[in-house]
Amino acid sequence: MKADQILRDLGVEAARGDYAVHSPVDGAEIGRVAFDEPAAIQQKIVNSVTAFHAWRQVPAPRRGELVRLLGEELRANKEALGRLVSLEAGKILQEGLGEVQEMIDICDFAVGLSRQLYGLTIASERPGHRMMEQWHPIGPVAIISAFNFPVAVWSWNAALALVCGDSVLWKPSEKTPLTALATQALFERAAKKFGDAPEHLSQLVLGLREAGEALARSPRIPVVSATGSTRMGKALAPAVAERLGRSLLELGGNNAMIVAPSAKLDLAVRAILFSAVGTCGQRCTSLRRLFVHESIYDSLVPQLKSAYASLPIGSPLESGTLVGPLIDKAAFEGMTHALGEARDQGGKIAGGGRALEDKFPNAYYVKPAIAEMPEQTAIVCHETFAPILYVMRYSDFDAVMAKHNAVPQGLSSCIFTQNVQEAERFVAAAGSDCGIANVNIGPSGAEIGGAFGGEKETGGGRESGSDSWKAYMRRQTATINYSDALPLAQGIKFTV
Ligand code: UN1
Repeated sequence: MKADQILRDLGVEAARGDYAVHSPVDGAEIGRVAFDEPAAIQQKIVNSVTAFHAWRQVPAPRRGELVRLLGEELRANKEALGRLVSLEAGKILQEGLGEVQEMIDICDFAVGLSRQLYGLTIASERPGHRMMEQWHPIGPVAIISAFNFPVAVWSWNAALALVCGDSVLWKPSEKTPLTALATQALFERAAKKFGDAPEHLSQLVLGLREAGEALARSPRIPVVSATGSTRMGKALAPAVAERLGRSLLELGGNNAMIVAPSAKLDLAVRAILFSAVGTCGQRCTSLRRLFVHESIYDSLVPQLKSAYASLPIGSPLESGTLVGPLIDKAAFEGMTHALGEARDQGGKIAGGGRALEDKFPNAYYVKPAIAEMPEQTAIVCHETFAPILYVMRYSDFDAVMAKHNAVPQGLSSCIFTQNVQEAERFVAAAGSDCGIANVNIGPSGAEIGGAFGGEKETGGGRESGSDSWKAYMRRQTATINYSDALPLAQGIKFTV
């Protein structure tokens, strides 16, 4: 089905504008959008503040009702939106559908949360006093999202922000504005059913880097949640910090797997394949570094190579395909450059290079690559957003843990082992330094119930489950004196 038909089905008017959107599936133009002028962005920010002032007065469980309705729209349109994600971002349909499922899951989570925005009651040191912690809505939240999860990342932020009483402004990647328009249309349907949601509660801001910067710089936006490259985060965070705003960053990863001697190799191979070549290596949680114990190296690596050689590469819309295209030419060039560096740094490379060039001359399909490295060289420490798996041998557990942590990024990590001591050490304080640490599971494909994000150059933010909601609210410590005296804290005497 064509993009314009899906968009019509989802309730989006034929978008017109100067900016052409191309599908990574075949390079064809699939739509046009108009970018927001700077003045229009400023107006949207003002509108977002007005919407916030109304929305924060609505009781949180009622706010949850809006998110429940959004979840229903997503359920009803899962197939169409999932297909549009495939067309616009190039991920296989199974993963497009999975992405919409992630949106549905976070909506369910947020609905429950709308009755659980708990604060603490704290013992006061003063007689006749009560102290409590309250969580209040904070203001408009800007969401800057990347092409690789064009709609799910919005929902992790928006579903929580909305139940927390905030309005949202969404700047999607310029590579995936159509899925954003479709999602916004579904939100508007839900808002209509809800009845009295304020106008402009959720708005789209379309544009390039400058549009994101305008949001980052606006003192009217207390929280800026951004997902993308470390480079983007390093440019954006100072702009938010300059006005002492709060940023929530989910940036690059350089996720590793350790395969220990006792590992169940069949499970490890399956996990490696899904994590390293799924989404064509374009998840921030993709597996990029593989440490294999020397005792099993010669059994695991050949198995992996033969599995790689028979990977079905093709249109993500065709069933049976496991590896779709890279997002664009720049991504292909990035992959080629990294493989060149790997070779120069002593790597032995299998795979890599373009695939299906005759069939899709304007799209960038590649053969996923395995690069056997003599050690963890400079290129291995760098995140290349492409299906390159750097493989290294290890012999000693302490040494491999040190290598594991010796990269600038800290998002996701995992170990395959049946040895309880190794498993526990991996997740202990001196183990993996990542925000996500798994045992006998690959590094990608996290559930929404946990907090998602990581340390170091990954940016430190946490989105989605657990108590990530606290990032979208302001904390207030309130102390109430119900006595007839005025005792001071710390026993200070100050009598006139
Ligand atoms: C991302 O790539 O930006 O854990 C997010 C995962 C997905 C989310 C990835 N649930 O792989």
